[in-house]
Amino acid sequence: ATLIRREDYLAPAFWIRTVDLTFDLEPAKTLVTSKMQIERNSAVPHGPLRLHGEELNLLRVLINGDSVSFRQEGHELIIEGAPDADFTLEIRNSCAPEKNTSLSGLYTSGGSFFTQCEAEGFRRITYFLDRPDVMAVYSVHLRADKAKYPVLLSNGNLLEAGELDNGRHFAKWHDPFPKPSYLFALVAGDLVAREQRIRTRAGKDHLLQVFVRRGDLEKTEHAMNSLIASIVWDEARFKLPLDLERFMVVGVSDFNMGAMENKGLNIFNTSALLASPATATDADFHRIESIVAHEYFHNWTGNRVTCRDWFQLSLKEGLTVFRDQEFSMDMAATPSARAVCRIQDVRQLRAMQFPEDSGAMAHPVRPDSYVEINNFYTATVYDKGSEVVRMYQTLVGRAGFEAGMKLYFERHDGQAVTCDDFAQAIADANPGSALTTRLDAFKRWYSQAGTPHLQARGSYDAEARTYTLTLKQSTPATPGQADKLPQVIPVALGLLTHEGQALPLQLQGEAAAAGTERVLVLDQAEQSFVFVEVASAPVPSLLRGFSAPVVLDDGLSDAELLTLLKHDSDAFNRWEASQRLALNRILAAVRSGAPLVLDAAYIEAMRAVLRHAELDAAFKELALTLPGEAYIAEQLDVVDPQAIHAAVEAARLQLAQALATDWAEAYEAHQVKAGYAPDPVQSGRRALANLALAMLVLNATQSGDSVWPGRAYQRFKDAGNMTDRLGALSALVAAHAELAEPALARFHALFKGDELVIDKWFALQGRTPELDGKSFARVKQLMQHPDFTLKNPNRARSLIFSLCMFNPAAFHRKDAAGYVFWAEQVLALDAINPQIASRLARVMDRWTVLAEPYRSAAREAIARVAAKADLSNDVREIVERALA
Ligand code: B3K
Ligand code: ZN
Repeated sequence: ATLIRREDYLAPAFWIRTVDLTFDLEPAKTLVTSKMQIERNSAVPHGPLRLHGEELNLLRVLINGDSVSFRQEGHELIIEGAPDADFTLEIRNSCAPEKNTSLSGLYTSGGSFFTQCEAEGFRRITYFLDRPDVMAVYSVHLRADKAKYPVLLSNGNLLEAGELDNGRHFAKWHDPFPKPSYLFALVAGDLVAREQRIRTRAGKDHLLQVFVRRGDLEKTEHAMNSLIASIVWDEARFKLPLDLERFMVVGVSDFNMGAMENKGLNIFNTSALLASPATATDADFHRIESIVAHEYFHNWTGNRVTCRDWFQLSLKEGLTVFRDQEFSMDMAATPSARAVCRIQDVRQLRAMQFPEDSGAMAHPVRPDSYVEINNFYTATVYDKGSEVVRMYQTLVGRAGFEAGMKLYFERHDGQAVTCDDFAQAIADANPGSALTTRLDAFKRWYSQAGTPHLQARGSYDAEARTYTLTLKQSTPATPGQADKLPQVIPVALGLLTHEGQALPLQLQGEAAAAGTERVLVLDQAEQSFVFVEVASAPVPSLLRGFSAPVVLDDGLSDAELLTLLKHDSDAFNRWEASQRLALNRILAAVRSGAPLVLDAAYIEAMRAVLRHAELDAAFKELALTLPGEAYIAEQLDVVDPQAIHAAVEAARLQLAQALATDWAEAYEAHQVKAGYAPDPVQSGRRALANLALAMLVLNATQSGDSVWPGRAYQRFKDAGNMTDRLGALSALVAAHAELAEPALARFHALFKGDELVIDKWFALQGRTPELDGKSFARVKQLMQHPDFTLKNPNRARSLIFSLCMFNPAAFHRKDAAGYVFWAEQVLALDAINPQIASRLARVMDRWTVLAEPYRSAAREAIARVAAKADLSNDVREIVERALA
């Protein structure tokens, strides 16, 4: 395994301008013929032609129609005698799709053919310069048995289709846009399509198609609507139109991630595509909308302008996540629903990216090196990358950001570029802006790993009527990066009186106040800002809307947090106050080792939120949900997962008991009477009702009362949609109620054969809060269930990842059995699918902060995995970094 470094980038020695691919598709052995028009890149030193190829059977190599000598070294095919003048290279090889369990390259799933080429899967189909800066025009000729594979798809436009001998048929596709090989796709199978013709604002007609297995068609309406909404939004917000006559989306059950943005032929995990009210939850509907949008938005940010090399991955991923987050907020429409989107995104960032940034795999948004690029499709590249893009927008304003995007496409359409090119375009479109004057310092967001810590302290001078806010920043050391420089941190803020009134904000030296909210830009290690004409000692509301991905220490007292919870005009900070109040109490209990006892002030504040006349249900649900255990762990230098879990469970139970009457009222008051729609209002009501029900069942189970468990069971049976059904079921399961068992059995019987719903059934059990080791034992038992298989990534994730990633108290056991299980599963998965195995391996990223006996046992388990001789590069990179 070699370490690939960003600083070693060299342009390719050859360009491939066009490629004609012919596929004779057979599951056991598919024949591939590739004819490429190649020219030397005169800008780099003369050298041999080196093509990538993995797991291929090479049959012949011709240059300009003549055989040529070549050699194979590792995963390279090397041709020394490539001509200087432009030439044609013809390669013929075979591959074995049905043996391809890694789901990278060409593989079969449910009897159909699919491809996944990003990042380096194309080299598992044929020999190629498989790197994103080599962009070619593709023509694809597919041949296959007509009865088994009636649908034959590839990128671009269908030129011709027809019959062949022996029951076979063919289709010829042409994609007019030059593209890197990672965007190539083909699909062949027995699929059906939902179709819709649309005319866009620009007056162009397009055909939209969503292909799925027969029987799944009625579950594609939401995806189609999401696609149309995405097309409309991108045209309106960024003036980016759909550039293809035909846009296809295909669902597949075996898939390594959510979806893939292949040009004109997006391929989706069915879990990110199919939804009906009876089988999908509100959260599923929301996730589908955002993933459909994400892949569609890649058509410009990723496909029309792509990455020069894989170190620039965040150029397309961070930007496209930002775009899909903005889209979701715009779809949410009301200010409160927008805030709910933002809160959910930040919660995700803190649960996944913050731990990554403080663990063994910490890396900058633009990494400096990698062994296996698939290991770097991370929360840092995606979600922190999106926050970096959001900060550009905060610094140059919305109009300025749109102008920057326009310039980016004017300069770079059709090119493979770098994050520097993006930064330069946004800066150049906004001369004199807070970004442009600090561009070099701002770009540290791309090069420095670790989450910056921001400390804020204010002091009020009553006589001078001034308020001085002092901001200090520091970024902790991360592996390979000991010293950090100050970053550019936009701090959106407001000041409130203790009664909750917003104060006008006038900085010293300014003639007048500039509203009640503004953005301060911190670009030094320490800076003070003096506000004048401040009538009374204020409560600062800092980092509004989470204006930068940092850890904020504002030193606010409980009383000040309560003021923000009650009065802050910024919904994000209002929610944040609720979380901080809970966090303070949980951390105090964990640190002291004393049992957690919630105080009246906190309970009354939560009661006030729950009973509030104006707050939306969705917001209440978020404010009343306790911080996640992973986020709590982030605040501690030494992590005892059992102590954290015990404190959270105690807090939950006390909230359930103390607010029992209020929960019951909230439950009744938030029933949805109208027909099902996954909109923000309905889903907010369902979310709060489900939280209330979980609290009521928990309280009842503890006190031995059977009324609420009985009602939950009834609701589970009668529910008209999956959100309510699963809500009731998980209330029973999480409380370890007696009725959980019959409910689980009934759920399985009801949805037998519906693989996405059975995934939920496994996941729910994998995530059941631990009680006396029962949850762990159940997962081990479910590994033997006839429906369980390691080969399907969704199924493996639903059970194993649920336990190891999302159920800390069941996983981190004093007897180390959780870690032994983890090691076994990493090794078993690695033999099938290295990408999935490596993702599971990452569960141990933060083993060094674990308390004993967990720490030593974790180390031992990681070492056991590392000792295996024939590990994939994927897993080896993760475990070696963990042990470094
Ligand atoms: N670009 C793909 C991710 C590919 C992952 C390869 N290991 C999906 C997305 O981000 O839209
Ligand atoms: Zn993406």
